[in-house]
Amino acid sequence: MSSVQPCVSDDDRRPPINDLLEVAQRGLGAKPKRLPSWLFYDERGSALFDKICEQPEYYLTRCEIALMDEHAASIAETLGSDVRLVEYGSGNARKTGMLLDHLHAPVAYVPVEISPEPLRQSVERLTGAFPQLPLQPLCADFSRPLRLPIPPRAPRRTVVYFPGSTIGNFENREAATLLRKMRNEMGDAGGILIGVDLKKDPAVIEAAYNDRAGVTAEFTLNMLARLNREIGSNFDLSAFAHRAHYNPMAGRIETHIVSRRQQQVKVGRVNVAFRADEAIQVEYSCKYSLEDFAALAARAGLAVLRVWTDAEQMFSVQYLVRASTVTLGR
Ligand code: AVI
Repeated sequence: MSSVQPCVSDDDRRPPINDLLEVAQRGLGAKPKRLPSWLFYDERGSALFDKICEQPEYYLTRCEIALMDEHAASIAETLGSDVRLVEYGSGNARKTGMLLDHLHAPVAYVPVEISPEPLRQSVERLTGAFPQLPLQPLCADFSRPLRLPIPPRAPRRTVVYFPGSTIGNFENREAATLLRKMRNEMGDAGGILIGVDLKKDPAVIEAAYNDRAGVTAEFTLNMLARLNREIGSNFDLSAFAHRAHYNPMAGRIETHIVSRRQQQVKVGRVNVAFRADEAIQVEYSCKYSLEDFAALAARAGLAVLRVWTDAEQMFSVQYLVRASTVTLGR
């Protein structure tokens, strides 16, 4: 018999309208203009992101799945038996099944996801595929403090799973803060299993964020469509363009929404003026060398215990533990 606990909601999915208005007004009043990337993920944005993952240029998902296909057994062996697996931002949890297939006697799977519908769907799918596995879904924002449900029995370790290179969407300081938060939640014996996109030919990276079918452009501009829908702003989408460039010095894709002409947009009671070619910064997607990432992990008091990559070394999955446990021996 499967055991699924009801979705515990720590948080409501949508920020209240006033918060959204305030976030938009504050970001568009800043110099340079800036909007947070979480604004991408309303229902339409999440569906567009799923479509991005299917684009031939977006190698990240394909490489991570190939990697999991090849190494899931070795990853499961490294994690050991009786693990409680806590997935941050689980979305549709597509890669998780590949890991759960190999884990020995997992204690529970705790998907943490802010959007209730993808959470519900992934729980439904995993219940069918793993009828013996206790599922403890948590509807919450993983960047905030979490109250993890009490596990059905004591796990040997808690492993935080964070696939997809979502860590790359955080700037270095925020990424270190998030890793430190995971470190606290996993406890002394725990670990973090994390997907990390690797540095490579900039042309390959840029193509991934400028697919020929224009899905990424639609995803980016959906942020303005969302503001129109939810706070009644009047962005004319045809007067803005998606731009994603690789900055080799910073080692990241920098995505902007660029105004095609001089214009004014109403956001609540505020008129926001745009010059022709003025850009709103909306997302960073950081790329790492193995050394870069080990240094980031060290800032959070973590050490890289193992790294797996796909055959072409495009993408990595890394297992991090508390730095002190490596020197003491696990
Ligand atoms: C979710 N995250 C890892 C994606 C990325 O590659 O930075 C989001 C994305 N943005 C545009 N394409 C994909």
